[in-house]
Amino acid sequence: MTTHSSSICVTAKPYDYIFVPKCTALVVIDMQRDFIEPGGFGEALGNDVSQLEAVVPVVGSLLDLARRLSMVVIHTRESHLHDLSDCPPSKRSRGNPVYRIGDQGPMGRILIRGEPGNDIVPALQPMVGEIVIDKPGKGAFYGTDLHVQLQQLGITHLMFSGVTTEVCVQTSMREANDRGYECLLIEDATASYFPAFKVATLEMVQAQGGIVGWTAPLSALSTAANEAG
Ligand code: C5J
Repeated sequence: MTTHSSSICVTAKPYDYIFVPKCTALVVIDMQRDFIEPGGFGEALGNDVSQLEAVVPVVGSLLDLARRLSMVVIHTRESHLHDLSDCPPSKRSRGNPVYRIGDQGPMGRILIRGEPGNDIVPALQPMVGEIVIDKPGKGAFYGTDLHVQLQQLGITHLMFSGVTTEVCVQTSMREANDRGYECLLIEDATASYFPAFKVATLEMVQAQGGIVGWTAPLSALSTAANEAG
């Protein structure tokens, strides 16, 4: 594909989303074993992690497309330092989990940087040259240099995917929207432990003329990219 400097128009909600690949980054939020596999942070909070399995291949296809379009790719990981100095006690105790952040679990210390469970799932491993952002909060901009890196790269548009829709994905998209990025959420490349929350989040994003941004299925993005290029 040779479309990276021409604009692409995606059929989206609440109206068409237009982007130029070289000014657009794909943000893959927290596709980590800690959220997707049994024995991690998500399950420790009482969630049914099997709800997230089906999104993995869709995010894989989205990554393939973004790479074909030569877009900047960003992967985030929700993670904390070994000494927990970046983890507020309120976050650690919230939900009275089976394993708290920093406790030893079946995949190493829960939500701690460098532990096996904190890694991105094998099918979606970052490629050389892609940006990996370790974030202590739910939002990808809080406590990170993501905005600085995006500005240095001339990125104006962001596409969002990953888990979970109403927590880290929505928080990051709202943070990006407030910083002036034009944001598109890829509907089938995001998932929640609570399907109804995902539906509600998509509606919240699209409401009021796209108050947070746009949403579209991956098929609409693929079709637009193929037609453009
Ligand atoms: C949560 C996330 N749900 N990545 N984190 O705690 O959405």
